[in-house]
Amino acid sequence: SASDSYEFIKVSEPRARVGQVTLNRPKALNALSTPLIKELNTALRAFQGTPSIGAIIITGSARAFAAGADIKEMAPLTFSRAYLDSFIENWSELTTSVKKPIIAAVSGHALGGGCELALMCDLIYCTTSANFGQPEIKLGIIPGAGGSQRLTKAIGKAKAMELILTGKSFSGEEAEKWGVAARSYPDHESLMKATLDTAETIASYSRVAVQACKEVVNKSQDLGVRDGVDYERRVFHSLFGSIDQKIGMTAFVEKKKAEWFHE
Ligand code: CO8
Repeated sequence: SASDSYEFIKVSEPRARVGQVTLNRPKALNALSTPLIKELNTALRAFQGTPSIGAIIITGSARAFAAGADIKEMAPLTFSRAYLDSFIENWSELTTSVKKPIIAAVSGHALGGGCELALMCDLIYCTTSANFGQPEIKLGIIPGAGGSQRLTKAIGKAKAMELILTGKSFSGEEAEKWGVAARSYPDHESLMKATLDTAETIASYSRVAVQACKEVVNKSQDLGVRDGVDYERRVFHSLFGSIDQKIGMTAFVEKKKAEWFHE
C-alpha cells in the first residue's frame, strides 16, 4: 500500500472518500522533523490529486498530536542555513496547495509547531485534555510556522500575547471555549469517531461546493468584511455554473437525495 513508502506517517482511507494521515514518530512524540514534514506534504499532495478523496484528516496518537518542531534537529541550526534553506517555508504547502478540507484531530500534546500545524488546518477537533501551546519562548525562539498570526486571529491579542510570552499551555476544553477548536471530546476514541463522521459528511457533498466553502471561509482571514463579502458573492455566482448546483436544487425540489455528479 501507499503507507509502506512512509517512515514517519501512516496513510489510510478509514471511511469512504476520507483520507487520513497519522503522524507516527511515537518515540519523539511526533516531533515534526524535516523528513516527517516532507512525507506529510507528499501524502497531502497525493490526496489532493486523488479525485475520490473529498476530505482529509491529520491526527497523531492519544498521547501526542505533535510536540513541536524537532528540537534536536533545530539545536545546531544557524541563521544562515535557516535563511538560505527557507527553513519552515515548505510547511505552508498545507494551506496553499491543498484545496480539500483538512481536519486536525488533536489528542495530547500540540505544542509549538504541533499547535501551528493544527492551526493551519481548516478545522480542529480535540480532546478536552489536549495540551495546546506555543512554548518557543522557553527555547529562546518564537513561533515560526504562523502561530503568532493564526493563534492571535483565533483567540484575540490579549490571550495570544499572554500565551506566547509565557509559553503556558491551554487545554482542549479552553481551545473549544475560545474558538480555536470547533468541538472537544472526552477521549481519543470519541474524538476520532466524531472526526471521521464529520469528514465523511463533508466528503459526501459536491466537491466544487466544498472547495468553494473552504476558499471563501479562509479568505475571511485575509480580507476585511467588505472585500470578503464581495469575494464570497463572486464565488457564489460562479457556483451557478456548476452541474452540482442543478443536481442539488433539483433533488430538493423533487424531494430526492442528491446524487452528486462529482465533476
Ligand atoms: N523535538 C524533539 N524531540 C522531542 C520533542 C521535540 N519537540 N518533544 C519531545 N521529544 C522527545 C523527547 O526528547 C523524548 O526523547 P528521549 O526519549 O530520546 O529523551 C521523547 O520525545 C519523549 O519526551 P519526554 O520524555 O519529554 O515526554 P514527557 O511526557 O515527559 O513530556 C512534553 C512531554 C511536555 C511534550 C515534552 O516532551 C516537551 O516539553 N517537549 C518539547 C515541547 C516544545 O518545546 N515544543 C516546541 C518546539 S519549538 C517549535 O516547535 C518551533 C516551531 C517553529 C516552526 C516550526 C519549525 C519546524
